[in-house]
Amino acid sequence: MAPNTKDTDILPTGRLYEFEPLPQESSVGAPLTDKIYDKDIVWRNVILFIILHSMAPLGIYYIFARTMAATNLFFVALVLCSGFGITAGAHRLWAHRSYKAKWPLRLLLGFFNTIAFQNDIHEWSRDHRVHHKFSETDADPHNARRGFFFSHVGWLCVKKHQEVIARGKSVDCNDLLADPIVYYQRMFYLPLVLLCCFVFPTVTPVYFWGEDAWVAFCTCALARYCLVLNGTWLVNSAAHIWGPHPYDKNISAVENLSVATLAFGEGWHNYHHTFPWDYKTSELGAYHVNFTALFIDFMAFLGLAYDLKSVPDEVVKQRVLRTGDGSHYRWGGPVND
Ligand code: ST9
Ligand code: ZN
Ligand code: ZN
Repeated sequence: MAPNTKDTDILPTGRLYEFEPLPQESSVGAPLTDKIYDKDIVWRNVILFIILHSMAPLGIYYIFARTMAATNLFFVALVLCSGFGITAGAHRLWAHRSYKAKWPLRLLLGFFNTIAFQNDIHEWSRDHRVHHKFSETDADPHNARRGFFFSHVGWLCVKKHQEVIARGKSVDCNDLLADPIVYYQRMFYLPLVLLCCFVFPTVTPVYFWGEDAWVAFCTCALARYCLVLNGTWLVNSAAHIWGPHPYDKNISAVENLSVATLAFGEGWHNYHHTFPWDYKTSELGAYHVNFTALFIDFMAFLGLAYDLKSVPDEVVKQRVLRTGDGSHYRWGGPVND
């Protein structure tokens, strides 16, 4: 199904969708400080991440040395499904409302999202909306100006900056809990996440094809979880550091092919921060290193996804010519004029 966005759908504010904050909105109002505050380290998280990252390589080793072929296929399926639970689910559907989904697809994405264990959909989407609204300020939960490590994983190991919580309150998230899938996932998150992220990936290979339980746990639960986590985190770190700014040179988000590859199309981050309502999170879409756009297009073909929002070519072109860094593949940008 073709995206059905028309020029006239775009609000005067530049948004397509009322919940969609404009990037850099934080520059309006009182200036934010970017001071480094005393880190309030949450040791529980530090220790759990160290254990996870120490055991994940064992799971990868088992894939080459010990697992059954069916386990390897299941591992790949889990990476894909949990990845889509983040990209097509938490990110493009719930956080940005860049398309609509019928309840069977929302239920499936809710299940996939719980396998991914990246906080419940409400919390993930709230942090993400706050990231877009207050990018690169103290109120950005993973402020990239605080360096690679902080934006990658460090922000999950310290108490949030007071500005995140204070300014985050201005971001409307009421729509999220109105969806029963988001509501009940949040209500029963801990048992659901233990079941979906750890028990289901371990028990399935043992029960259905007789895999060793320890091997299944290390590969399909731990290694798979760790890989998808790091793929996601690279969008916050690498895709805010290394790459060109063809759409807006005033923001840190970049276009990064490696991250787009590892994160199913989420590395086209300069475009995404410039036009956050586009379901493709990129200008070029499904066949340009964008597994997630392919997935959403397929769901639209099945009739499960609809109202896919996109950005007309002319709007992209005008923006490239106004704020790009000159690296756009078709239109260059202001520096070429
Ligand atoms: C994880 C998330 O990994 C990763 C997200 C990445 C996002 C990437 C986006 C890029 C695009 C998509 C890419 C997809 C790629 C996929 C690739 C696939 C291959 N606004 O948090 P608390 C208030 S999770 C407004 O406890 P602390 C609120 O009242 C990994 N208010 O703060 C809240 O209470 P409640 C696993 C806010 O105590 C209260 O403050 N999970 C906001 O400072 C307390 O909140 C973990 O590791 C806000 N934004 O603790 C757990 N935030 O919630 C990590 C807070 O009841 N988290 N409030 O309303 C924690 O342990 C804690 O949150 C903490 C901070 C220690 C980090
Ligand atoms: Zn970003
Ligand atoms: Zn986003």
